[in-house]
Amino acid sequence: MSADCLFCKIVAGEIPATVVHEGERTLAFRDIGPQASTHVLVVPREHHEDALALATDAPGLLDDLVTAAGEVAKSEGITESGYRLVFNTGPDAGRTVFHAHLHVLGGEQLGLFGR
Ligand code: DGP
Repeated sequence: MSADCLFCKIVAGEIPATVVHEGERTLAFRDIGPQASTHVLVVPREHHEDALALATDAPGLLDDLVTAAGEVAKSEGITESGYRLVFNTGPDAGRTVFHAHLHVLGGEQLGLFGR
């Protein structure tokens, strides 16, 4: 756990969140400011700053996040209609929380990428 990390505190149960899926190494909860009908964040239980750090430092954990995202999609009923998986990286992408997280967005027709 990293001190002062919001998502570490959610994983530890110190800050409430609406949890929708629990894995051995992952936790998924609803985004506080949903950008789509379904907007869930899948996070590793252990602290890694971003997706690149995950890929480098924690073999298999990135796979676990994507697998968990697929399970979230199934339980949300959006597997057939489709969904988007997003890692934001850096200020131009609007990154605000520095604990790796995978956005699962769906439940409606999503807009195009870009501006
Ligand atoms: P990003 O821009 O990729 O860093 O996304 C961070 C997301 O985290 C953003 O969509 C809003 C969400 N978020 C921020 N604070 C909280 C919180 O306290 N609880 C929950 N559930 N989500 C949060």
